[in-house]
Amino acid sequence: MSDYQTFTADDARLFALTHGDTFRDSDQLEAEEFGDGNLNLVFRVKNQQGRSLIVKQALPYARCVGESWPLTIDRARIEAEVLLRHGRICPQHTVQVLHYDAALAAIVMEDLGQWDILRGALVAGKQFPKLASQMAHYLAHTLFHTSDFVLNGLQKKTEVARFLNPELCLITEDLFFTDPYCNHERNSIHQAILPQARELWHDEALQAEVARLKADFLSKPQALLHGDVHSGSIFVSAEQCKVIDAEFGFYGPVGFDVGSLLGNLLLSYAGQFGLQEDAAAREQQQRYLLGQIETLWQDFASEFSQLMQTQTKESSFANSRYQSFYLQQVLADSIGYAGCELIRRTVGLAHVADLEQIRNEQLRARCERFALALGRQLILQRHGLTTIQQLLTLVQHLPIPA
Ligand code: SR1
Ligand code: MG
Repeated sequence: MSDYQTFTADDARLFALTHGDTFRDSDQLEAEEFGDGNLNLVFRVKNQQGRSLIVKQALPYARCVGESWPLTIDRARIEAEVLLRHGRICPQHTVQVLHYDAALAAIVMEDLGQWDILRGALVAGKQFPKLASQMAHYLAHTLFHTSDFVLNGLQKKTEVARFLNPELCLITEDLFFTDPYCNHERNSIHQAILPQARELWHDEALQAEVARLKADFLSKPQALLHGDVHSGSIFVSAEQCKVIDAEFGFYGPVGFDVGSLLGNLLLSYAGQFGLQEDAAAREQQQRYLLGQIETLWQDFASEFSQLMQTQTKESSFANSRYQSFYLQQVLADSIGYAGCELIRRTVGLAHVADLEQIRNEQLRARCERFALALGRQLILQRHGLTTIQQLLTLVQHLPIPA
């Protein structure tokens, strides 16, 4: 880390000028740091014609907490390499990486700032009809092409080693699977839902199922995951979507990526009870979200099946019964991880605007209780929910708590 130094806006400007062919030496470049994420510095560098690039630099600590939480800057390598791998497989839905510098832990990438970040757009009540089918395509292709269906044993183990990412995985292991189920100091719990949070700390049946999901997260290297597919990691427009922020990438269970996105669509669904006062508009937005959830799974399952049937290289896995079993497992895992995402975003360290932006505290508490109750049901019932329609029925019949 000897050559590492934290970028100023001027460093970011020079870095963007030197790497990539977007800018000329004669350009008047402006750079500003605008990152509001949990971990990194993010600069936008722009010339006088309005052309722009993003420079992202990993800090040697977690930005949201400060220097008391040291964090490897190798996460920039993981992020760049996952995005480059996924970008080769699915360029239309992966942000383009133009340059990566290991010593400075910095990446130059395309600027998608003319699009919306999905989370904010959903909070504002926007709809993107193509989102689910495009994300299904991204997930099916990136996960299939980095799995044992395609890679041989030697290639796969080399890749698993390259993407071990122990420090960032530890964050997920703690924040996703441990903290919400005990009285951890990292948790952030609104007073009004403290009784429901306490129930999680004593719910042995739930904790046993979360332990199974955590064990799989630790020991099921099925494919190269993005590792953090929440709605703040997706840029959208009416026609397109692209995924950013792959620093949590590693070889893990396929259902973790699918489930993270499902969980975020469900968080948006839960938040609608408090964000949208007009009942007709709320129902319309919630119908849209449920439709996207259905399409996400149906399209993912159909594309992944098609890929298994036509592009499997390992003969043992060409067996069609095995392939059906595999997909059924992915659905159960996805539902379980979606449940964990709902719970950890409600009582854990990292909250989401879908719930936080509800101004009325009592209403917010009801939405949070809904998210917790739904998360619990998804985790406990995941093996009995064998179709996506069953999941949708569960969501629609779950009462919004008092
Ligand atoms: C300390 S990092 C908190 C959360 O932000 C990231 O985007 C991941 O979701 C992580 O769990
Ligand atoms: Mg992120």
